[in-house]
Amino acid sequence: MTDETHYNDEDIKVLEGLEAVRKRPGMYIGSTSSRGLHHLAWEIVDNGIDEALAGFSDLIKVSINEDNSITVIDNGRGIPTGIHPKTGVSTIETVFTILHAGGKFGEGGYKVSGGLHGVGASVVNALSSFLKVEVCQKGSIYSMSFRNGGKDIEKLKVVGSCDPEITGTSVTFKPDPEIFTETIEFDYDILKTRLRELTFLNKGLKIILADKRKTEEIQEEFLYDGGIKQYIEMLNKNRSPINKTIAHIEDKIDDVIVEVALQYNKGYSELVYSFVNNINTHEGGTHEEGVKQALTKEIKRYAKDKKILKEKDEPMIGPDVREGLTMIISCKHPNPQFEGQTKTKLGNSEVKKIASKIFSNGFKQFLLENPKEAKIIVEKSMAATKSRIAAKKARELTRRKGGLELTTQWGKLVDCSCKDVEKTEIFIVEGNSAAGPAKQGRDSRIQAVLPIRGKILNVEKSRLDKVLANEEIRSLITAFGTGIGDEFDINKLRYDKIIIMTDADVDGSHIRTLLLTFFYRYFKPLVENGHIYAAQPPLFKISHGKTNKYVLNQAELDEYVNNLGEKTKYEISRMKGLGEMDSIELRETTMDLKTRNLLKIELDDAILADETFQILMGEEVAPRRKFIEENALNVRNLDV
Ligand code: TSJ
Repeated sequence: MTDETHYNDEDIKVLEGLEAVRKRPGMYIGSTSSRGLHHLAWEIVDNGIDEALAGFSDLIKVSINEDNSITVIDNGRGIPTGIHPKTGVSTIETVFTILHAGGKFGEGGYKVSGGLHGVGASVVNALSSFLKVEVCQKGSIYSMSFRNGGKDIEKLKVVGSCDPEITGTSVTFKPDPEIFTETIEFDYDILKTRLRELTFLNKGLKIILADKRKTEEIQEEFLYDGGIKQYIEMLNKNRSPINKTIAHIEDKIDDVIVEVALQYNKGYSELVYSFVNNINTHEGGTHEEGVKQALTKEIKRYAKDKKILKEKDEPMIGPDVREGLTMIISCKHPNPQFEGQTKTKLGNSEVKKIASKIFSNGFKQFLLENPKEAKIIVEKSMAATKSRIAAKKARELTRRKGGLELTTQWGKLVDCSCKDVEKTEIFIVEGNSAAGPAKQGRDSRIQAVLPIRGKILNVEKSRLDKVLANEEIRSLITAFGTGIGDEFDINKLRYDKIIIMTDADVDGSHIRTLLLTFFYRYFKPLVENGHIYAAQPPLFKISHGKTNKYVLNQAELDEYVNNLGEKTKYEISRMKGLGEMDSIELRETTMDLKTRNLLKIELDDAILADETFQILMGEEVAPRRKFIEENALNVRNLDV
């Protein structure tokens, strides 16, 4: 027996804490899927970011090691190596063994950890098979390590010396495969997107990301002295910006810092991303409300002052000034209150006035100093007002005609009989030959089928009135029942699951992406609340004797063929389309609740999703081809 396995009462309490995390990991990190796995990395990175926000470091390096462990290093002060007054053990040990210890050190400042993630480094330890922390301080290298979710401890000790000028913290952890049963592989692009975002949000902070798993090590460096202004440049790069000068506003009132950057583009989507202490506030909140309100007010005031907008003109409203707007709002708050379903809505009521005041002052000045840009922005907003009113008239027209009177089978809904929304599903089926089998193969009580013709409109390139004029799109809107735009009401949704069913080929992927783009831009809550799915039709058919077996992918194919044995004669065919199956086969492989393989579409990282859609839907062909080649058009790549 070694020293580490003698536990005293205090140790046992600690172990119970970490054991509780292992029993219910979901309570601490949301889930044990890929998302939960990446959460571990964010937990450690956030601790490093806090040190940078406090002004003691300017470099963080994140490495994905060969064995899928992660190392995070910063050049901050180093976690204190002394004994912690409350726990009686070293502060380092306290940080990694006591739940919620993170927030208790060093009050004040604009902390990320202790905010949304903020479950503390001890949770990472509890869910790791191995964790090692090293600190450089006062000329010594201190080291401490843990195994088996913190159960086995190697106490803090000095393992070497270093230049006394150098200080910093290094943490390496390996996620426990017993906890993360789905995957323990870190995704380079997920790490890259968030780390790049963190450098945009923190001017002057350098983050290096390295991937050592490939034979040729990949390493990228992110450092943006222009901060979120450069973020806007990146987001608008392929979007044809119309005001050359990006508005960049920053100020501080009562310890609350508000920073905004914005630029308009030729498109019609509204891309507003907001953050509080580097955390993406998906659900918005008072900072976003304040800035949006001030934007509308200042554009209207400018337009009236310059006599471009007249009294007789239709009044301009918020959504009008946000058409084709790309805007980032970054707020730093010493004591943020997060609310909402996903705790990503800022609740502090005082912030609305602060954000509005800071933005109004700065933007007013921008408009006065850049009259050319101001004119472009005002004209864009006025065009949007006009188009909104035209769209409203078009909507009223379709309503008066009594919905949709279509003459072909396209867009004609074959509804289900069950009225209990929670049980029902709608299959959106593309392709001539698949619609028939889908209608016959469905469970008509709970499954509806909506056939659509080929490629639907690319909503990324069209304005609302044109989108609404498209028949396919109108039939989708009618079928969903929720309405669209300011009339959208999720309570009116007519089906619990909206299932996109397209061929497993390039055209099928394209159509699926067009549909997802449409849902993402116009029915975002449906995506966010997990109502959108993709059917996964089989890719291969193996025929032997009288049996036909369908499998989803190459791995399943190999396994099946291996199990057949040498003597069995079989034939493999690659499925080209849904139409190759009859209604019974289609039901068994793709539609039947018991035997099918549905994929839930989760696009919770709006900016990563936006980049993906831009590449897939935008003007530029080269990045699209590259993306398609690299990802083989696999819908799984849209999962975050
Ligand atoms: F917690 C952790 F292990 F996850 C972690 C902490 C991971 C990484 C990569 C860095 C850090 C970290 C912690 N970097 N810097 C610090 N700083 C402190 O813990 C610290 C140092 C000194 C003082 C002080 O008041 O003197 C206060 C603090 C919080």
